[in-house]
Amino acid sequence: MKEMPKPLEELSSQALLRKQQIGRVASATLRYLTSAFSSRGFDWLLPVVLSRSTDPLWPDPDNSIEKRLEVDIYGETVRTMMSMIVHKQVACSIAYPRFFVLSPNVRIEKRDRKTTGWHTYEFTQFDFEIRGASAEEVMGLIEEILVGLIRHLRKEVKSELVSLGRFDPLKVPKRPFTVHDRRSLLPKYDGDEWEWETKLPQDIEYPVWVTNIPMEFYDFESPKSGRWDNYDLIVPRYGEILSGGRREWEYDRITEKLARDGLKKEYYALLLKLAQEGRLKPSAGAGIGLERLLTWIVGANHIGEVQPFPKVPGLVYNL
Ligand code: ASN
Repeated sequence: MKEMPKPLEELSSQALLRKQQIGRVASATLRYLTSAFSSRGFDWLLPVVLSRSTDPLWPDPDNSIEKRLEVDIYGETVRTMMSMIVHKQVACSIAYPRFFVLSPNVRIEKRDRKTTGWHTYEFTQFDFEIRGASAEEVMGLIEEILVGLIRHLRKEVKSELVSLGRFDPLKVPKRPFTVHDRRSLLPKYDGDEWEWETKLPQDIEYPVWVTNIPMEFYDFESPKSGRWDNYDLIVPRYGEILSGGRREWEYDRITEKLARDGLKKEYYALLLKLAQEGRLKPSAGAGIGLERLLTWIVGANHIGEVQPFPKVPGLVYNL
């Protein structure tokens, strides 16, 4: 069983040193990502925490939400953000053609995910969206930035990576990354629909893409072929650190898919209204789970180790 991450005040001096080194890698990562996106013409938006609409996270193969948080304010019900996908589509369509946001997400994962070392009930996404982009453009951009990031960290925080035992194992990935259509993985993993999610990370040495994954309504699904124009980035040993796609923007498609998924139209009233008025625009984007990215970079045993204030499923700490 994995050792559970401890809160700051309970860390031994050696563990505290490790926490501080991870913190320096995290700061360098944030500096790099925000400037890499800013220098490519992305606006930096501030996040939203409460809203009528949020990501349904349904039907998602990896979904294990124990509780959805809703609260009444001013006589209206609002939800805490599970992701800013709806906001991203609206912002990208109307006002900001290229932007990113460091968005806090609250996902109350089932408590049995405490021991995966890979789930946390509060995390931050480096979430971005680009008007008119294709899946390939987004994948290319991510590859470029990830390669740049690893190269940069190996110089900028070399001594931290050395003492975390990550300098040698963390190789700079080569482009283009391997792309697997999800269907091509099924025979390899016993034909089981989702086995690849846990097994593939154990079989790779560098990050790889998995495309065409049945997901939530907002990812584009070709009505003809049934192919989903989306992508997950999988890192060795751990699993998915980024999920994204080209989006649905047409009213009829969104309505059909909401009905198919059994989702309430009222939750997505604004998205539907804009789609109906032709104001929703095609876009593509993705969200990088920052704590997951860092877990992989520093080789953490548990994702809570990279959080100053761990949020391990099933555990409530003082802070
Ligand atoms: N941020 C993701 C995306 O851009 C959505 C998610 O987190 N569920 O597709």
